[in-house]
Formats: sequence, structure tokens, C-alpha cells
Amino acid sequence: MTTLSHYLMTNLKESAHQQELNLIISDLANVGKKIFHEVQRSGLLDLHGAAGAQNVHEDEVQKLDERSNELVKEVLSSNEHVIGLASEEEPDVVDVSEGKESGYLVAFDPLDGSSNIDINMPIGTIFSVLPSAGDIANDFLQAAEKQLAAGYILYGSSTVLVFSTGKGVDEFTLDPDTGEFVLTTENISIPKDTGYISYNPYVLPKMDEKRAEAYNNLTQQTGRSMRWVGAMVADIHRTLLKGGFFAYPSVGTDGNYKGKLRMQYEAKPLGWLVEQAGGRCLLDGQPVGTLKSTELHQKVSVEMGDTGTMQLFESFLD
Ligand code: AFP
Repeated sequence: MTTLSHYLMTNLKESAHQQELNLIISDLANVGKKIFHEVQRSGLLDLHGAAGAQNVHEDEVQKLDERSNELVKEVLSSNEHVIGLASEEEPDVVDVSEGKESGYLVAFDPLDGSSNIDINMPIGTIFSVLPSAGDIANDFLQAAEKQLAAGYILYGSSTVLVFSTGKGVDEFTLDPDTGEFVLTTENISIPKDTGYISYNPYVLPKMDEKRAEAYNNLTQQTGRSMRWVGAMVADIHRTLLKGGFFAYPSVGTDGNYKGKLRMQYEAKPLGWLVEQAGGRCLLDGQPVGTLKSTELHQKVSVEMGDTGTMQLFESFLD
């Protein structure tokens, strides 16, 4: 059995930079354990339900969203290599650079899938680690290909940490007996031309007609079943392991409403991760890699999946 600590010490050790990055990944794994601890007890600790405020995206913040956000901030601000944080739940970038000469930036969605909290369905934490040249606010807008690491922790029937540092995608499962993350799937490669089709059909009538037709064609021609968990982390985890198609498109006849997914905290890290596992991701119809964000809380159209399914989908757009 390979534990996460052993893996980080032996597999990812080639440079001082990598070792700094490992300390951040290790902290993210630890914060995942803390959040899972709260998730397990949320019904008992009065952590279900709304916190009574809206975030910058005008979503109703849940108590567990708030708690998870505090936990991530608390742990990462004490990491000597992290100088800036951006959270889906924070209006602005959080500068944690005091007393640190240089370091990295971490963008995160502390608890993805808020509507699943009270009903005991899968939820997760998403993270993206970026380099910084010193201009913290601007450096968060870098393209996905600049990410040094990205991944998620999924609190499902088991708790898994899935991440990439640009050298493949690995999955670690939390062993409840030892409290350690253990390597369970190495080098995930998305199966091709199989899996489920995953989008919320409520968007179809609101979409540009041609794109909506491509979605319909994909479902009909592949004859595959649909799945929608309502937490991107869970839908992407299934897509990584089983193949398929996941989308949350822009809607409106000219695509003027930017769907729901946030570029920094959901689309960029998970799209890049899917590509690291051999899949393909389009943000606003363009390959995920080089597209820069224009603002911190930007929303973006998302379409991704295994290369075979994506090729078929894109052929309907020609
Ligand atoms: P939260 O960010 O409020 O937790 O919402 C989760 C999410 O952004 C993403 O994880 C899901 O794919 C999507 O929303 C679900 O949206 P619907 O409400 O349209 O099902």
C-alpha cells in the first residue's frame, strides 16, 4: 500500500519547487480530512441548511460551505508557500503573503454541490494551484495550462483525493482505519466512447438551437444513459473513471448567459484534469489549456469528456 505521504516523498521529489508543491498538496489532503469529519457529523452538529447569506454569485451560502471555506483558509494561510487564496465563497482575493518572500496561489471551491449537503449525496472540494510572479490578483487569471497542480476531494461513499501535477492523474482513497490517503488508481486514463451523458436537460430549451441540437444528437445517436448528480466533482469523477460527456453550457440565443460554472474554481481545474487523463475539454467552445480568465468570478460554458465522445459531439457542431 502506498500512502500519499510516501508517494509525495518518492514520486514527486525532483526539485525544490516540487517539494514546496507537495507541502501544499499534503495540506489540501489534510483539510479534506477535516471537511469530511464535519460532513459526516453535519446532521448532528446543526450544520445542515443555509447560513443566511448570499455569496458573490448570488447563491445561498450553506452552513457547511461557510465552515469548509474557513477550514481551507485556516490551513492554507499557515502554509509558508501559499501567498494568495481565491475562493468561490470570498468576494476578493485573500492575500496571505505577510512574512513570506514568494509562493503559490490556490483557487478553491470549498464545498461543491451545496444542494446535495442536506440530502446525504456526494459533495466535494476542488483546488487549483498556480505560480505567482508577485501580482496576486492578476496571476489568478492565468490559463489552465499554467496550473502546477489541480484536483478534488470527493466525499462520496468513500472519500477520494484525485489530482495531477501535470504527470498523469492519480486517485487516493481515505482509509477510515488509519486516517491515511492510500493510492488506489494510478495514472487514470479515461475510457473512450463509453460512459454516461451528463448535463441538466433544463438548459436545452434556453440554448442556442444548433448547440442544443448537438446535445440531443449526442444522446440519441450514442443511445447512452444520462446521469446528473448536481455536484460537478461527482459527475467528473464518474466521467474520469467511466468515460462519457459532461456539460454545463452557456444559454440564451447568443450564449449571453454564462451558465453556472465558475472558471477558477470548477472549470479550469477539472477541465485540465480531464485532459491530463487523456480527455478533452472546451470552455466557451475553446480548448481549456490556453484560455485566460478575464475576472476572478467569471462564469464559463463547459463541455468535456472522453476524446471519442467529444469528437462525435463536435462533429454535430460543424
Ligand atoms: P454549488 O456551487 O452551489 O455547490 O453548485 C454546484 C454546481 O456549481 C456544480 O457542481 C453542478 O454541476 C451544478 O452546480 C449543478 O447545477 P444545477 O443546479 O443546474 O443542477
